[in-house]
Amino acid sequence: MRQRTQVAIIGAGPAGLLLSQLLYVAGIDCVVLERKDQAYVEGRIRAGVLEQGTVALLERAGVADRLHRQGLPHHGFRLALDGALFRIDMRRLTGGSFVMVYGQTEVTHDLIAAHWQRGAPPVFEAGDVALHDIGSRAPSVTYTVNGTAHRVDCDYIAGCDGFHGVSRASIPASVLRCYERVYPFGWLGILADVPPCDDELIYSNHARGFALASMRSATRSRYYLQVAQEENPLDWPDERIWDELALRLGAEAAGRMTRGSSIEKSIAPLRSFVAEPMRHGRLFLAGDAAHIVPPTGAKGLNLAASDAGMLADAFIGHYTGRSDALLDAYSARALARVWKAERFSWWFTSLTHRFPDMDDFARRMQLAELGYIRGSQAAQVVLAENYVGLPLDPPGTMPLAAE
Ligand code: RFL
Ligand code: PHB
Repeated sequence: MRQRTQVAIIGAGPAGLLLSQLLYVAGIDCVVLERKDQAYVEGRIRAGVLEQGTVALLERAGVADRLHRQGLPHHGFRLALDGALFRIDMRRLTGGSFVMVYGQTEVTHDLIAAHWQRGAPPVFEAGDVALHDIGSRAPSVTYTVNGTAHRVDCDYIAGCDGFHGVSRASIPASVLRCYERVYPFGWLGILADVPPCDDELIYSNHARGFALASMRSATRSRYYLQVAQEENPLDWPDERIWDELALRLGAEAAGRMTRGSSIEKSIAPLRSFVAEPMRHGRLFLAGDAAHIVPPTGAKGLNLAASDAGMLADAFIGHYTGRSDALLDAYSARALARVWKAERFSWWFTSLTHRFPDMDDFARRMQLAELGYIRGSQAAQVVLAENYVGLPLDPPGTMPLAAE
């Protein structure tokens, strides 16, 4: 079966779905190819914190109604230093900015529902996806569904297929430069239908390791514990997790913590990764396909969204503005923002986690920096402005504002 479209999008994660929806709103034709089935894509428990820029893109895509009804605006978060809490007042420190707590599962669900509503659902369970002729003016993508071979001819390909996808792997190794740091620990995450222990998130640096108290709603909590990479979730029955969270989050938070059965439990590795450039010929990478951040600071989904927004503007410039300026600038523009989020996520991870090779001096440096943040308005501004999300283009650096 053969089909033609303007943009073939590989991957129905947040990057691919948001890009597709933004292109649809602008009248640009695209097809989304996804390896997994819909239930699997909608069931993946991941991020929970949306920057205002991400919310604005979801509004532009016409999928923000439920987000505004059910999302929780957060104007601050807490840091815990060996159990003692202090607050970062994001709203005051940034002149009014905040973040929205709304699960990635919900974002994905809303985007997929919008695709069905307009009669153009992603092609789920697309196997053997392969990219062809990305260096030519006539690229194509082939795939199979239930053993039948399909081919999509297109003008451009958007590789939104995550860290393990085929898109980045289709760029010749000779032109791709990758930068990577793998952290010597993972995050054990649980989801439980119990009220959160605080009305804001708590990031805790404890001598026993990092802990995070987060949430999805007033009745659903999400918690994380730093654990050794080789740990097995089976060795972490719920009671052991609650006991460890109580220790690491400290008496004040522990006193308000409601324990309950976990409805999800998994361990995620932590990694920093950037592939440059984010464009090769007619292939453009967006989201985790091009970069990974450790989850401390909640930047991964937000970067996927800002890439999708920039790429949508670039295609809109090409198809409706008849200018390729934003397409040509895409990789450099996206990477400029990506590297700043990489730096923030790396720094926040380094500040809050216990490293296996950490000596007493390194620990004292962490404690001194946290103490400095607690006492310095200037340090808090730096943390808060990164947490709420940096602007797409810092003032004065973007000669090519979207026309
Ligand atoms: P995704 O979500 O990985 O989607 C890629 C999609 O491509 C499909 N795919 C293919 N399709 C066709 N052919 C192939 N060959 C394919 N190979 C793969 C996959 O099935 C999938 O559907 O990438 P995308 O869209 O770039 O989105 C990135 C985000 O999902 C990710 O950055 C965040 O989840 C990271 N993250 C967080 N980000 C935040 O902004 N805030 C957070 O609070 C936050 N918390 C987290 C996180 C990630 C976590 N894990 C599990 C890594 C917490 C955790 C625990
Ligand atoms: C989450 O709720 O899943 C979450 C929140 C904040 C982070 C990472 C993950 O920094």
